[in-house]
Amino acid sequence: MKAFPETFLWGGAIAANQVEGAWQEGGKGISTSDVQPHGVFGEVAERQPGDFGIKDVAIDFYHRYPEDISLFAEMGFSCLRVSIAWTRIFPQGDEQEPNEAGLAYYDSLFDELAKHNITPMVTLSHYEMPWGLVKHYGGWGNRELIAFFERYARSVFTRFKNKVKLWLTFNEINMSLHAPLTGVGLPENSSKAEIYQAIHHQLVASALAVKACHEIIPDARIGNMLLGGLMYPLTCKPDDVLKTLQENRSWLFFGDVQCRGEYPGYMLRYFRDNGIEVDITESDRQALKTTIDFISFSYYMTGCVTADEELNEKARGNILSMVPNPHLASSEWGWQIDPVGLRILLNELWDRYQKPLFIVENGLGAKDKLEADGTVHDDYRISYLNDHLVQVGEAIDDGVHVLGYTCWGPIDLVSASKAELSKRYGFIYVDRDDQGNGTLARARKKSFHWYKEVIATNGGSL
Ligand code: BGP
Repeated sequence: MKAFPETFLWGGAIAANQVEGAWQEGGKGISTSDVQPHGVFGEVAERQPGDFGIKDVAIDFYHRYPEDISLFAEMGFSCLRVSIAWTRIFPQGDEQEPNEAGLAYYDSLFDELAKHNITPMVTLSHYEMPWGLVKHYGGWGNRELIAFFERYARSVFTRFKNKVKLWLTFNEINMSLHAPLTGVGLPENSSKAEIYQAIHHQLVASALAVKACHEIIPDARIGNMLLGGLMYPLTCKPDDVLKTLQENRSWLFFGDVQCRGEYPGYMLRYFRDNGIEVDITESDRQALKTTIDFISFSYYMTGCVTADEELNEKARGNILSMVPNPHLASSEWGWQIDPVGLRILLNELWDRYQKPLFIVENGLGAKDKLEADGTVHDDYRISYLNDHLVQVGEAIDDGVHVLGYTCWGPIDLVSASKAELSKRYGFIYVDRDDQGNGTLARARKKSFHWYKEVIATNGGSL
């Protein structure tokens, strides 16, 4: 296929709590992720001495990052998306001063990337926040969190201003609707009104972080991060189409606020119709006016929407309760595979916002088998990624401004939804199972060589 733009960034994306391990090293505090041993939808289990969780070591990236980064460099990465664990910088969340050991760790990580000419893209909060802020302040439901987050953001912008020029605020900010503890630090049974108030505080904090980034690092760009949950109507019945519009708006709302600087009318109506009162002050309104520089999103699947309640009932409990699309195949985890949907979504987002787009997650979670020859023959992963990247190329041809592509989990890591290691995304295999057995040794899969060629030819080999 035609080569991608010269400036296109190629790479992968990881998150601190899914790779680092070392959960009690360097003065790190306990995060919400540390007390969710069964993943982002799982219940809270407060840590007792001696408890063991798969994330405690994860893939030991905290200690092994030089080796892993050199493997990324071997594939030709020009970008690596990482996150900073907020609890390494502010262990409880409400300290006055940042923890030097945490800052020093990320200093060395960014230096290592610079050695290999890999541009870091840094998420401020990827599915974790200090557990102290949940226990003692009630999570994002409490307005005080805005100031704590701003202090954290300003500290890392100031420290890393010469090393990091691409930033993201909250990972998949719209996930708070489905996993409140993971997103906004609220109990899973919180009311819609409580969740939207907490989301509002987070949106204000996100805008204040954008403002701080612009002040402290004028040559940086900072984006939001959405779970790109594109929905199709199951049929062409007008009721299905209307409901699809509303479902898509339930997540696009976050992008609307972050790109346009105010709440859209349809959301205010939703609040009115559902008796939801959100406390939005004049200074919140002013803060929201600072908008992001680019939009980033994850893309794994699409789903369908129907007004037929019986079909909806059957779909409850599926991932995000989506009605399956009869025309698509699914991954082993029931995620429906839809490369063309990525082209549609890129076009939709470009049409809606006219801001540059960055695909910061995409990939196939699968059970891999390490062969006797020390590799994994993951043709299924190659074909998934190839098909999606072809559609990215088509969207670029459609005139969409795409900055880059960082696929999810270029090295096997702990899954967010189930906290298991057997759901693998990587080009690099990690010898560790769900019980924590294994040497943690790394091995190149077949897809490693495939991706290397894609990057070397700037998409020409797709
Ligand atoms: C996204 C998250 C990631 C990641 C990915 C894959 O929602 O931002 O953290 O894990 O999904 O999901 P899973 O790990 O559940 O397969």
